[in-house]
Amino acid sequence: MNGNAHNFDQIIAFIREGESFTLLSHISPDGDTLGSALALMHLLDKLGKKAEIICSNPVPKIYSYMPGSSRVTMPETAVGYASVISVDCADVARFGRAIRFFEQAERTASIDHHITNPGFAGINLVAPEASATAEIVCELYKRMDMPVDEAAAACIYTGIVTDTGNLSYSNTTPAALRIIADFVEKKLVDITEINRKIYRTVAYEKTRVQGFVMSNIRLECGGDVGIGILTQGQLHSYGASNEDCEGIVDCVRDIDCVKIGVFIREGADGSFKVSLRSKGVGDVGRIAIVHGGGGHEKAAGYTAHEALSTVVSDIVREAEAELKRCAEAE
Ligand SMILES: [Mn+2]
Repeated sequence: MNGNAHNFDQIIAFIREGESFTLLSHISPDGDTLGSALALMHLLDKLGKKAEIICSNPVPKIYSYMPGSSRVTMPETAVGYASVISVDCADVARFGRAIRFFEQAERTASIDHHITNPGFAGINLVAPEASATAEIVCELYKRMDMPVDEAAAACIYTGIVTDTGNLSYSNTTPAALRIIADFVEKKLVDITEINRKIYRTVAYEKTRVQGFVMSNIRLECGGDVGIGILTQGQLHSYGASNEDCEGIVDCVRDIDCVKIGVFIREGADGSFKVSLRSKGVGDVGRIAIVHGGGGHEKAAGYTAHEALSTVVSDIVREAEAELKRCAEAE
């Protein structure tokens, strides 16, 4: 990792100088933000420090196998220590209700791999070349001469595989694969078991709600843009939760003709969460940023507060314009 040796040193000093730490994971937590926070918590435990992890949403069931996951607390029951480290959060809006812990902290640090991270903390270790934030945390273990044990390896492995589409996206770096090769060689992770838990275990409700969205898919722009839509009423009629909607946007993207996949899900407050995926042609991060969201070229999202028909017509128009821009740039 190029990282920045300087910032690694700063983070290491930050950790060594503190006694008690609050680690912040982002809203709608994924395998990387949780895996990174948990791996960092295990590191702090070993150093004899006090640590808590705060997340505005509960740990999704599929990630509950990660050692220490029961210690992830909601903002309402958290302590809030003097030293705060955010993990995998590209901006402060990602903290959700946990933002006050960042604001009240005496010292703040951020460990992240999102290129859009503006460096909002006191110390910022942002390494866009890392496949996952978990890869940076692994490097931290190395630079602190701390051995990665089985518990930490399961968390780091989870962060890397979930952020790389199970080691298949273009961000799957040789460095990421070397970390995993090392874990496998040392028998620190059971990749078959973890993959079964993450990718081969689907809730009945999720299967049905996914089937509903996929069988009602709308193809726009001659099939270039695929749109899946799910209202709160539909979500509830399947007994499904927001967590069950994870991955639907990837199924939309995977349709053979689709270049930009969209999944629009109504939230409990009536807003719409718009998730975007591209196969490489069309930068969906550009679309999301216009709407106050974020992400990158191939995966991005934003929240819309307009009526559903407007949300749909906006995204169709913007996706078409983005594909046109790419075609012209070629
Ligand atoms: Mn990540």
